[in-house]
Amino acid sequence: MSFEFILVNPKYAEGIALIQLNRPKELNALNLQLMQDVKNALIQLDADNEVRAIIITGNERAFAAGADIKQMSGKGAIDMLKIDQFSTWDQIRKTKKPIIAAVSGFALGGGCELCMVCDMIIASETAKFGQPEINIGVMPGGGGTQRLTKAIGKARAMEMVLTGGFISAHKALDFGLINKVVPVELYLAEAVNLAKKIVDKSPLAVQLAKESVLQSFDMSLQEGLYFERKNFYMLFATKDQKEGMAAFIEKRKANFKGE
Ligand code: CO8
Repeated sequence: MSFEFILVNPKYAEGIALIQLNRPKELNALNLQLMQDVKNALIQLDADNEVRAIIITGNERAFAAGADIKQMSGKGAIDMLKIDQFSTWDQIRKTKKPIIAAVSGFALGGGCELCMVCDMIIASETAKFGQPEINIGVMPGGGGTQRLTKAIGKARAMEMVLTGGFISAHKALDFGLINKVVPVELYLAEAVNLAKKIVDKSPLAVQLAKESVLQSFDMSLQEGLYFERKNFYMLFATKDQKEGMAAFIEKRKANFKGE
């Protein structure tokens, strides 16, 4: 898989694909082509039966320092409307396989929002999260006012969005924004460790469980419970359900095939 602004390894580890944002001189600023690359890679990895979990990472200095300010600065509202960059983001949200963000350094603006579209976040101790758009006369546009508020609550999100201040990895962990903080040399390995705990599960169960958790953001509790129940019933149509329960009863390790 070859792209302009990302490096993709579909076989980074058994069942685990890696997407690395690759504009290091610009702190991985998310220009339109980079986001298009991420979207296209995710579509391909989602269709690859060998891949069961995806990690998105940057480099030690920056996960991503936000949307590319130089690319955006001269645009008008209608240019932005026509570019319709958020259809790319909507497609990322539709990825069926679990996505883990492995974050070191800056995760700012669109970079913080990209982490939050992922399903889980592992951060290095050096990671900094923020929505600094307010400092350049705009506001978050990739989900920062919505996903951040749902993740950490109104008061904390309001402070981050209105002051543009950054929070450390440890604070992000306290706030419930991320899953784990580890020393900088371990953040990618720790993301792989987390992915390894998922890749030997039934991929169909993982897919429907992910979908159900995400629906909780968009539905009332009763609608969500109904949605969950349907997915739960559906898994009884899979061979993996028979295998998983038989393996439990026979006291052996299940061998899930995604059928
Ligand atoms: N866009 C374009 N270039 C950038 C960006 C960016 N967001 N961030 C850094 N760069 C470039 C710098 O211009 C610099 O380039 P050059 O060497 O050619 O001058 C290079 O990266 C290195 O950056 P610095 O010299 O500034 O490095 P410092 O260590 O001094 O500072 C900071 C690091 C604090 C991260 C600083 O670069 C900074 O404040 N960056 C901007 C952060 C920001 O405001 N992000 C929000 C952008 S707006 C946004 O994300 C809207 C989201 C909308 C939805 C998402 C759509 C994709």
